[in-house]
Amino acid sequence: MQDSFDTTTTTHRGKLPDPAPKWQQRWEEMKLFRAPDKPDPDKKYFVMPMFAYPSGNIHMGHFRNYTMTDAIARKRMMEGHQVLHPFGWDAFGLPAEQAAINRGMHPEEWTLKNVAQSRATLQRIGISFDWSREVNSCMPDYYKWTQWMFVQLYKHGLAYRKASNVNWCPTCNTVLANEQAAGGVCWRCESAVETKNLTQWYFKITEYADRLQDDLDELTGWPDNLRALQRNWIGRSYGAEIDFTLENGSKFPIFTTRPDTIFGVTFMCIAPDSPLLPELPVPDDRRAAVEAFAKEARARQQQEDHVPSEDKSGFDTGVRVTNPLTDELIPLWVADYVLSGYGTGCIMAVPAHDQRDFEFARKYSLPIRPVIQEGDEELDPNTMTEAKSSWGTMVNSGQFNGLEGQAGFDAVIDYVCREGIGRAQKQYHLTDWLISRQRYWGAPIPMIECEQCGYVPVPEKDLPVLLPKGDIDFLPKGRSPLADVPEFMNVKCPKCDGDAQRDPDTMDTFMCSSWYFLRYVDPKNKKAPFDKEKAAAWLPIDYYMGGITHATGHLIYFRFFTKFLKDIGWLTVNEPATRMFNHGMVLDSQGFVMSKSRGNVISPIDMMEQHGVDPVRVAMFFATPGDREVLWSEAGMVGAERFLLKLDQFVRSTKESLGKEKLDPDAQFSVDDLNTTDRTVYRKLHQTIAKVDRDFDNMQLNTHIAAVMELLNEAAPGDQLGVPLRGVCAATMVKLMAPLTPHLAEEWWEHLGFGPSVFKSTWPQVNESALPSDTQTIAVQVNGKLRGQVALPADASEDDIV
Ligand code: ANZ
Ligand code: ZN
Repeated sequence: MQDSFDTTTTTHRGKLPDPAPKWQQRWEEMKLFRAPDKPDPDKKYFVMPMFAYPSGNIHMGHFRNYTMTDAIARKRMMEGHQVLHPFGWDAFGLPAEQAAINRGMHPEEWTLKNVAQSRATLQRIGISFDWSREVNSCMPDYYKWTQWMFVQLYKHGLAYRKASNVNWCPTCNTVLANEQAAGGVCWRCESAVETKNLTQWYFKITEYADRLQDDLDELTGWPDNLRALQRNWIGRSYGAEIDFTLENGSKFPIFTTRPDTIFGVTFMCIAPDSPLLPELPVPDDRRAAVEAFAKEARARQQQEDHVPSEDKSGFDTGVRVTNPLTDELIPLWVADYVLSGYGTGCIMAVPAHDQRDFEFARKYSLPIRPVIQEGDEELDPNTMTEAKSSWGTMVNSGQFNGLEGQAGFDAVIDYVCREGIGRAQKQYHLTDWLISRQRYWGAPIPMIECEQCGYVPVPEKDLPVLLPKGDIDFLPKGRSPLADVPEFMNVKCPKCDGDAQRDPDTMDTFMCSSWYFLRYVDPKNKKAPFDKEKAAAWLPIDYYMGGITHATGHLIYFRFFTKFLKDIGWLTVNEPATRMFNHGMVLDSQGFVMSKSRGNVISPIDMMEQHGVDPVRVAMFFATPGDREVLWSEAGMVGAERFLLKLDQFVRSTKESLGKEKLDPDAQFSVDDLNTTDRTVYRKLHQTIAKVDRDFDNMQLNTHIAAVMELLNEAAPGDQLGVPLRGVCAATMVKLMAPLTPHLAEEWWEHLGFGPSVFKSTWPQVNESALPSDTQTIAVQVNGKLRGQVALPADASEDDIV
């Protein structure tokens, strides 16, 4: 297959037209991209890219992502769907506030300026967004409903306040969610994250953890690697919580996934930052040393390059704990490999069968006692070089000896349950979602704190709680700037009418993006976040496109919101999107991700001014498949223009040769009636349609383009072909290119004598009898519905076909 642009032909002269302005105006006039409110259920197609953070103008990265959903939307239109392809702005967040601090501009002014500029650029690119549905998360008509969502979660017991150690960025002066502090660094400024004890609002996303994990199995239209990331992030483990006892009689619960190893416990550990630590009955002569060790360990845990599993260290607290199954007294250590936020923050250490415990035991010469055996091979604690963590038969385990694997696991749990000293327990790595942010530029948390009534939600009729716009000092002080605005803070309690105070914090911006797709179905609704029937008609999203970087953040949150809204009767779907596609990033020619902060952003505007919109689109599509990275270089423009010019000439000369003859763009021929030359080209034409359908479905627009190029090479210059076939070839190539080069395609379509728009025509159909006999066509069904056809080699194996 030809895989590069044809650069050998030199016969093309002239210049491509840039018909973009003309067609953009026509599309506007015919309202081509307006989606109906209630689509026909069999025809609806909801495709959307993730909405954008308006931190500057559109760059080549955006250009690529939105031209991809644009291509999908346009192809679906031609296939007869009613398409919803909306766009909006994720407009709250730190950069706007930072810009305000740096330039003395209000964050809203800065944001709206960027929005206007970016919108104009997107319109210039000809993206088929239905702009009548644009949403902007920083505007009161939107954040009113973000606040409403908070109140619903609160009313259903899913929003609560908790004091806990939170991630704190000392540079941004704000709390961060776990997913914003991955690797111990702030996602925005990359400062080392510290720990602070604060009382904040949380959403109980963990109550949905099972469903979030189990329902991943349903999401067969999502990439496997993305689903695996979510599965790990939710991280459900089955095990038991078992109560050990301190010498003073108080309980000391631990979480273990291997209760069957409980006879092999030789020491216990507690996390250095566990709130339990200061309350332990540490002997007086050790207290100072224990505290010193814990403090140092905490500092180490916060270090940027600290990897918890390596160089474990610990300190013997002098406290002894009783194993409830063996009645042994076991030493308790503080150890830095134990995390306070997981399980109970305390563990039973079984060095023979857990590698972390093993390394720790070797380092501090603690005993190792094997209690699980595989086959006849007895483990020798003196010569073992690593822990044996596989399942096996319980040995040295009293009454449980001889039980194998799961049976041993179950028997120990049954025993502790019966004795009232433990319980079966599921544990998740997912933690509840911390919502409060001590920043100005966000949706105010719609809660009022009254001395008499406690926390009271703002009544729906009083929403939105507006962000005050007066003289605000945005400089981060470690508490919300709103706390210093008395007109904002002082309110009457909605319950008792007494003096009360607002919550001064704003919400995590991921809250805004958790429901924006729902606003698109009904963006102007003043009475509700959206109309239930409109949502029922449009959802689920049929195709969602965005970066894999959102795998464990946004893409979990919006699933959580969907499930919650379904539970309270607002939605009919259990999952927001049936198909998810992770696009690759656009890198500069040196291989760096294009980003404003790096200053290597290439503007599509200059490129479009110079070459016209569609050649830039083709150059980008042609660079790599959609899920791969693109090293953007202008060099691709030459080939793109050459190809389009050649197609332009083919279309124009075909029109000339047609003369007054009427062309049926969808005419099908019988191969037997065609002469040899025509037959070869006709077969090629239908192979190309089949290939384009397949490539398109995988967002492999590079090979889609290559296939059309090949066809063009066979068909051009065209004089050798029968006139009707030549006409059909030209019309079909125009259609096949229409999703990718919409403006040129319209121009060509019109030139061939058709109207009013190629997007109101029909997508080319494969004529199976024209396919070479070594090809078979297979119908594709998804959930029992016919979704299309693919042409495959006749000898393709079943695996290949699947
Ligand atoms: C004893 C044991 C024996 C364990 C054995 C494992 C193997 P996942 O799968 O990630 O859920 N653990 C429990 N809480 C911990 C904490 N706060 N910080 C660090 N480690 C913790 O891991 C659960 C296992 O990790 C638990 O099971 C516990 O070690 C440890 F042969 O208990 B196990
Ligand atoms: Zn009150």
